[in-house]
Amino acid sequence: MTEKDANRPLKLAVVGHTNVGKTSLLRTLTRDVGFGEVSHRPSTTRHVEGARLSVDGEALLELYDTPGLEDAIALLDYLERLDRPGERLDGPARLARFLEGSEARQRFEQEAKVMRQLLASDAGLYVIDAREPVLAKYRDELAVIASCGKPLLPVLNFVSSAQHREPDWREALARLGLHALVRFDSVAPPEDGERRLYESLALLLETSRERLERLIADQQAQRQVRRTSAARLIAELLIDCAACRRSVATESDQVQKAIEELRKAVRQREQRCVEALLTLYGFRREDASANDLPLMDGRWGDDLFNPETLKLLGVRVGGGIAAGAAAGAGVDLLVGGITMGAAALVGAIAGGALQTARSYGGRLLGKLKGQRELTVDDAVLRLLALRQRQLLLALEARGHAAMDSIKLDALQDKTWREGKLPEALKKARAHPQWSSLNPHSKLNQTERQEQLETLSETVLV
Ligand SMILES: Nc1nc2c(ncn2[C@@H]2O[C@H](COP(=O)(O)OP(=O)(O)O)[C@@H](O)[C@H]2O)c(=O)[nH]1
Ligand SMILES: [Mg+2]
Repeated sequence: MTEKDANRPLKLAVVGHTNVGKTSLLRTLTRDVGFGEVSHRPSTTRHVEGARLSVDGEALLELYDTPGLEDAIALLDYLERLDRPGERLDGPARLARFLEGSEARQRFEQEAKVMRQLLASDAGLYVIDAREPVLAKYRDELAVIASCGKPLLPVLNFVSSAQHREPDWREALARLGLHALVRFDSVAPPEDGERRLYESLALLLETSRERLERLIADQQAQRQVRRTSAARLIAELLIDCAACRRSVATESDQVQKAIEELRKAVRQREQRCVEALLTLYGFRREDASANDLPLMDGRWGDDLFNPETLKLLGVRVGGGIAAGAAAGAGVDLLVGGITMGAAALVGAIAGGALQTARSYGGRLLGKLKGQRELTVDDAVLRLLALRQRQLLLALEARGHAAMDSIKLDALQDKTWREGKLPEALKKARAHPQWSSLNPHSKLNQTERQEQLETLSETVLV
């Protein structure tokens, strides 16, 4: 590549054996879960497909997917027999002769497509399934690819697998004169994986250094923007839930219904946050829906109000019935994640909602009356915060080639489990108009915006 080419995008061909993860690598680098077709069946990519990465409207990098090389052993034999008597062609000259000949349209049609793409590119990314032994077919494949005379950067895929053979591959590549390589698992890419890949390329392609550095800087900036937006989405969820309340007449049989409605509203609100985070990180709704984000042994959606979940997570659950109701009026009652103002106990008992409260009911019944409000417990707010933070960590570490649904590990996170809840949430409790889940909400109030801002800053630390 010459200096005058520095204004056009850098072209890379992604090459390698069938089924090593070429299309997957493209998905992860383009952050596009829909790119091409990924399959465990061999040869899904039959034609060449490309993607362009731009910064500020300027195209910097073009990546081309290619079909897998299937019969490199036969092709290498064929290439070696192309020299006429007395001739000794070099790699690119042999390839040129091969591409002009009829076999390039017949027996080696697929291989010819790959070679043409590589010849039309500035460099190749050679993708390797690092779990595979270095078989003769891979050596021949590399010999054919190297004969293009283009810079090659080997990419070790599947390196997060326990059985990978990185040392063997390093040695085999070194024997071919390929000493630079990157490890990049497209399903679970390392945090700085893209940066390393582009930096390694910049070493091979000195004239593209500036473009690659711009790409790296832009990707870092985008990562930061995504994090800030994610923090804001989580803060919105927490404010919405903290400020949410439902009024109910304590002496009516509506209490149970109101509790159910409030729970439903909060679950749906959480699901909305999950979906917004998925979209923000370029994943699809199916990648993690409320119902298949497994959490501990239970399910995302159903778990939220399950006291068992709160216990498992080690979230401190407040006094509850034993500590509270026995002490009489003035103590809030926890009903699996919903707090009722003390007087609501009466309604709840009347509605048959609280089996466990029955024994205390008689004593309180006479004392309590009127309209009470249902709110969401601190414990539920803690759980919401913990889960969204964890989802976010999972999204940040997930490659866009991942096919399985998102699994969350057991929570290690201490920050939200105990200690005081942020001041913003206490304030929100006193401002029902701050919740989009309440009627007559006023979401643009300056004080709400300020609290949201403060909470966003702390939500991820
Ligand atoms: N676990 C894991 N699976 C991968 C990785 N890269 C690709 N795969 C899977 O390997 C299979 C082949 O991937 P694909 O991208 O279609 O390979 P291609 O034929 O080289 O384009 C698919 O089932 C992918 O989901 C990886 O880094 N880790
Ligand atoms: Mg493919």
